[in-house]
Amino acid sequence: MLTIYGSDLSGPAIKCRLTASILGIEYKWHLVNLREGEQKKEWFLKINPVGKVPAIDDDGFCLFESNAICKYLCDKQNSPLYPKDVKKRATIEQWIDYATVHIGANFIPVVYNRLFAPLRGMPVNEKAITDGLEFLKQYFPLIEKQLTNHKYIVSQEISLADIILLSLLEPAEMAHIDLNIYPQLTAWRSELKKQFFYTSCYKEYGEMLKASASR
Ligand SMILES: N[C@@H](CCC(=O)N[C@@H](CS)C(=O)NCC(=O)O)C(=O)O
Repeated sequence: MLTIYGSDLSGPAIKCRLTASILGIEYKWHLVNLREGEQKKEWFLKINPVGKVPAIDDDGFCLFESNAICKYLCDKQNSPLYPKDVKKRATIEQWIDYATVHIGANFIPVVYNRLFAPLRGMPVNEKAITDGLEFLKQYFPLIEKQLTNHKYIVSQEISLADIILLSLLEPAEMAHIDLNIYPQLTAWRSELKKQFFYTSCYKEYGEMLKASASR
């Protein structure tokens, strides 16, 4: 049986859960208490020597790094979300990298400094917020253009790139990152969030944040 080790508020962990869900894979969800530093405990370092979530244990096969986990799960199911055809796959990889490197790398510091740093009483890096938002202004329009020309990020078919970008953007509202200025992106998000793979495994990010703050 597959076990996913994660935390409710971790974007990369959400990514793995949503991927398992859309693939119809049953899994055990093992909550790792990041606030108490459970991710650095010896038992967890045997699963992920980096000491971060997510990680999986699939009948003794352990893997970390959310994108690698999602790709492994897709391949295991022979899923069209991540096809074997080299050109189709390369194009999906291109958008996964774009989502991770250009969107994610700028989105995450904004979320961290607007949401998690204040919550944990950590110093807020205003420059990281300003810089992140400035870069996002540069990088979101290509996604918007892509979604103007296609139903999903890569083509008319949903792919792993959609799941990865969708997961990354989960905390947008809570971090006051206005995505409504991108109408195609907004419509794409709300269409995906209505689908069973999403509703069956996921609560609103804000609700999870409240639950976590009260624990
Ligand atoms: N590149 C990694 C990022 C993993 C990561 O940064 N996880 C965070 C939670 S979102 C974590 O475990 N932080 C706890 C720590 O660093 O101690 C992935 O995509 O899996």
